[in-house]
Amino acid sequence: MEGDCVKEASTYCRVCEPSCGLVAQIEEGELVGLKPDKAHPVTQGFACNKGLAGLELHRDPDRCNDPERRRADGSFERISWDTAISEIAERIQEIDQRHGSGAFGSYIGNPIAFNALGGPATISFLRQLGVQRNFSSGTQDCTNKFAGSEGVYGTSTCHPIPDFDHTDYLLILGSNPQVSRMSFISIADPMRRIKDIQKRGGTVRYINSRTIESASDSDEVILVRPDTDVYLLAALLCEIADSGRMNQAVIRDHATRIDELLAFVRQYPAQRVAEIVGLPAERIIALAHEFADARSASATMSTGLNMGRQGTIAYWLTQMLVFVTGNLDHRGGNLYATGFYPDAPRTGRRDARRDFFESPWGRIRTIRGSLPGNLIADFIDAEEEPIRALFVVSGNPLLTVGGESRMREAFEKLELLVTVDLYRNATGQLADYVLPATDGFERHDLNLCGLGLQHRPFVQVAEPVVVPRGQRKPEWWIFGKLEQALGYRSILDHGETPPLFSRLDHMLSRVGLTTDEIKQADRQTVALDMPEPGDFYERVIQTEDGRVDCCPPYFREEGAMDRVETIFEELASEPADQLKLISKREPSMHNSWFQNLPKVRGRHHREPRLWMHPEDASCRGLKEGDRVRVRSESGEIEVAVALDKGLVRGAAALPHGGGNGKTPALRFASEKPGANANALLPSGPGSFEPISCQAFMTGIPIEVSPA
Ligand SMILES: Nc1nc2c(c(=O)[nH]1)N[C@H]1C(S)=C(S)[C@@H](COP(=O)(O)OP(=O)(O)OC[C@H]3O[C@@H](n4cnc5c(=O)[nH]c(N)nc54)[C@H](O)[C@@H]3O)O[C@H]1N2
Ligand SMILES: Nc1nc2c(c(=O)[nH]1)N[C@H]1C(S)=C(S)[C@@H](COP(=O)(O)OP(=O)(O)OC[C@H]3O[C@@H](n4cnc5c(=O)[nH]c(N)nc54)[C@H](O)[C@@H]3O)O[C@H]1N2
Ligand code: SF4
Ligand SMILES: [Mo]
Repeated sequence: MEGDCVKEASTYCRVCEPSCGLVAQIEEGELVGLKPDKAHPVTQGFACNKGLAGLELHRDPDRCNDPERRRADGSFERISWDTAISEIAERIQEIDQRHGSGAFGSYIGNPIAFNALGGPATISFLRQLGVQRNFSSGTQDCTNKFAGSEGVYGTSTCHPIPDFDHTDYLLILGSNPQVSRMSFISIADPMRRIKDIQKRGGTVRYINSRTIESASDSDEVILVRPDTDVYLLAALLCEIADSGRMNQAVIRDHATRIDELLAFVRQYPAQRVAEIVGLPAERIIALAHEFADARSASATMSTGLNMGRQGTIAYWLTQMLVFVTGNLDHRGGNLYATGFYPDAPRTGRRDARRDFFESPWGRIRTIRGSLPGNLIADFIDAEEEPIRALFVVSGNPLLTVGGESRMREAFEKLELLVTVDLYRNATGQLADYVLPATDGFERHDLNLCGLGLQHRPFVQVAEPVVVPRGQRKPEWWIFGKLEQALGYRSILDHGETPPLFSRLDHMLSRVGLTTDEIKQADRQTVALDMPEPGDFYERVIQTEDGRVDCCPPYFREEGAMDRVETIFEELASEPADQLKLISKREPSMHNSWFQNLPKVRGRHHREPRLWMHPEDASCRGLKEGDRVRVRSESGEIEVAVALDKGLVRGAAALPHGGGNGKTPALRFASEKPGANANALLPSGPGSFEPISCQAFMTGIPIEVSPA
């Protein structure tokens, strides 16, 4: 029952990309309820179970409410902010004097994407300390898209999205929108938009290794073997070219190096790739025709391809599929969704070749400032200039990056590990200091994450709807304090009212808005222009000549194109019964951070299970519920088997995010921790795509036997 004293305030969800509008109910200064915001001009009352679980997250008794310091015996004690800041600053200075700034590293996790002030605050601190060795969850998630976009469009930040409202054909590769709500597309209620396409008579096809929840009938899913999408895409392009289905006018006006693209894809005609992909050649050919012959067609690919061994190549070829069929910047095809900052593509302009360098682990690169996350342990273990101090902000690399045991050993060697988080999570359990951050209801924000990716562009400003519980502080305050303690410039130098939104106001000025004006609008939200075709080549693309690069030279120079053939041969010589681990998201988890919420996980929640095709199980003598040992080159775990005849033969799916057995601060999560899928994933040199730093996280060879 809502009492008279319950006030409502509009805000938005900070968990994933759609940024769904929420109504917060507040009683006596406390958050007491959350509802989807039906009157939100864009998200229109959509919010999922995780967004609405924000209340449980906000009130979770296991949240970290005070700074904590690790005692010699490994337990933690609460300390004051003054003590935490002065001690950390002192240890930083001491390490800096002994070893210089090369001794420091950082890992910035995914939630910083939904924290518009937290990101710049963290970066300001790291820059002033001179930290060059930065890692981020981007290299588990999407850096292949940055690398692909750098090559094809001359900027890491150009990702044209499907024109959902007009498309006649939507191809979705390696994504399960029913569960994930998509990535690199900010769209509230994606399934409604997808169903709308079908209601209009349009076609939706999923390319996946599993018959996913998103598909309403099995016809919609085209099953492929894990880690083979690159060959399917190449074959589609080959067929489109050879059957005269390319849009020659678009190619003449806007393409460079089309001949090199064609020479490349012609190595992979449907007949050659059919067996590896696991589809009859005729099916591949029909799909090529279907896409090219649709009045308009659009495509998107997500983590199921990002996390394979050739995510950048997959991204490149997906862009090419849209482009050569005349669907880029075309009504019903893929459009660039400008949003509130039209300069975004220009700011991501980059000649990727400048980012490569020689390292003790071979030639590597940084991508948008990040080193490969799969080298964190190697950087800490390095003989020369090891990382000795690490700052982890809104991340949990111990459970979300491959190779848990290597990482655990490495973290234990650090002289200083500081985490800034909502929880003392698995990584925090190894930290010297754990600093309590505010959540989305307690801080100022703006929905920056969707920039350039919004189905319906809008900008929303959030103000705290409640005062922070306990001693929780926003990242700008935490890093501002550390900056002051170290004698650096700090946002806190401005006194009581720091100019929190000045950078964002500067960006907003490009469309004549200010955060103050947005705060005055209904729902503190301003809806912006819908994406329109027409000015992509004039305004968005950032290649030198303003043309789409159909075969970016650095892909070849850095060996990525030769790898395509090497990996093809490897796939061709694999044993027929090779099992491969693929990624799987579940509605009740969100990477590693909803593990401690009983309501989200459900009263009878289970540990992550290994989903196997019934025939793959029975030929190993396994049945539903059996405990099995899963072994990869990198590690071993024990889990229960569950059967799913919707899997492609040879694929086994295991959700990630489990593994909190040694995380006592998360009492619920540690009760039934389940296994950490990432214990099976590779790490170190050779475990990521060289041109993008993207970690291999799907299509990992495994062996399964009774436990
Ligand atoms: N095997 C396997 N592994 C995967 C994936 C997979 O599909 N399979 N997916 C990968 C993907 S796509 C991603 S993005 C990465 C994510 O990898 P990470 O970013 O390392 O991990 P998360 O679980 O998202 O951890 C987020 C942490 O941030 C904290 N947090 C949440 N909000 C805030 C905030 O506002 N401020 C602060 N300071 N902290 C906050 C949470 O409590 C949590 O501890 O995981 C990857 N790992
Ligand atoms: N409930 C929930 N929602 C989430 C998250 C979460 O952890 N839980 N995480 C959020 C984050 S950080 C992200 S990045 C997004 C990710 O959003 P999505 O990319 O949509 O993530 P998934 O649902 O894991 O979909 C990946 C799909 O790829 C398929 N797949 C695996 N390997 C292959 C392959 O080799 N080829 C093909 N074609 N398919 C393959 C899997 O079967 C799976 O259906 O989700 C976000 N939303
Ligand atoms: S879809 Fe994402 S942004 Fe929307 S409510 Fe769910 S978790 Fe929040
Ligand atoms: Mo992600």
